[in-house]
Amino acid sequence: MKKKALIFGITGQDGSYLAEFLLKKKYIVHGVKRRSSSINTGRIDHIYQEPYTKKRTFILHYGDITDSLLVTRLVNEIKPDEIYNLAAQSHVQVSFESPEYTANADALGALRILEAIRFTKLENKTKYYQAGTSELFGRNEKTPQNEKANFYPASPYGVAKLYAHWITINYKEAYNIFACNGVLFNHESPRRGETFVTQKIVQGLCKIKKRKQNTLYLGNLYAKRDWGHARDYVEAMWLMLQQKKPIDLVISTGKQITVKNFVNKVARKLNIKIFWRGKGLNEKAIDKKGKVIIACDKTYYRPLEVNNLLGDSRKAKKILNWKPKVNLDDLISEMVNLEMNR
Ligand code: NAP
Ligand code: G4F
Repeated sequence: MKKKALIFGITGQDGSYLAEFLLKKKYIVHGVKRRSSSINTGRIDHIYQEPYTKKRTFILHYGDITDSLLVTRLVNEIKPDEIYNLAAQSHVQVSFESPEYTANADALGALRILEAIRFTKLENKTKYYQAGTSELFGRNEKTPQNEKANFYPASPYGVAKLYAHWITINYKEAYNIFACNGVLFNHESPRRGETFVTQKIVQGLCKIKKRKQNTLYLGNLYAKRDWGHARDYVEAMWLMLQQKKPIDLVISTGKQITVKNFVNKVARKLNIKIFWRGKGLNEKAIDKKGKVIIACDKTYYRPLEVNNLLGDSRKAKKILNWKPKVNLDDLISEMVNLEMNR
């Protein structure tokens, strides 16, 4: 019998890679997408058109993680072997502007799914994966951060994910559900949302290269991130649900660079020569003719910043036999090449 997976957040970056991964492993994949006024299935349309849909191994449902009845009905009807909760308002800066909705989707969303598993008496059948985040470490700047590092979230997003983290542990301990948290550091790809900094830099500099944009405006250039490739990270999610016991694990590359150095790498890849001048909000990168290529705009600064994220995923390497396959330079090449040909 084929295994059934239910993915909340199927239309997102990770949802699309995970669906591809599970379909290759011969799962029947059910995905939950939101109704939106414009089409939001761009990342999964290629899967939908492949034979999977004809064979009924890739099935989409409308739904919203804030709708308990819907969540319970889907869990009850599908009775999945594995549930991946990737649905979230996932933008840290947006969470400052929309904190209540972020809590509803990102914190209570997890509770709704776990309650549905319990309510439908699927505790012994359905395994649950919670999309945790390195944002949980937030203002704890002691690096590298591993499974023992203290949480100190620094945004409504981080705080909502902290609830999701603990409710996952609580349902595992109270009801014996196979439930685990992947504490994933930043991961990117050509499918990354356009308002996250890596994709924003890649798309902005590609447009500048094609003379379709003059200047790219950014926020804090000195935040450090540990950036991996989303395709590698969805494999780790799946591996976590294949273990004998549920265990929470940090997933990261173990390398970090600043946003500014990410800009430098993309500029180099595109053969755009830039020279940095000034400080703080006045810092900018100019080209050899003095044209401003990068400038800072306070719109993109956050009320609180997470300055320093660097993961230690030795435990995941040991338990899952997982390690990232794609390094940062190859990730940037993939993103830039795709964008230049888009
Ligand atoms: P993403 O591209 O923003 O995708 C989020 C998904 O959640 C989208 O499919 C989105 O639907 C859906 N969604 C949002 N609100 C929803 C709601 N109310 N009901 C149902 N679906 C909803 O994020 P991602 O990068 O793939 O990340 C996947 C998960 O991992 C998220 O939970 C994120 O917080 C977490 N995470 C991400 C990273 C990272 O670096 N990428 C690191 C750690 C943790 P629409 O397409 O309709 O917007
Ligand atoms: O790309 P970002 O928006 O990602 P952030 O805040 O690290 O969050 C991402 O990773 C988390 C895991 O650590 C996930 F949980 C979360 O869902 C999301 O996927 O920003 C990265 C850094 C920040 O320090 C930000 O202040 O880049 C800085 N930055 C500088 N200029 C900018 C910009 N960020 C954005 N989005 N836009 C800018 O113009």
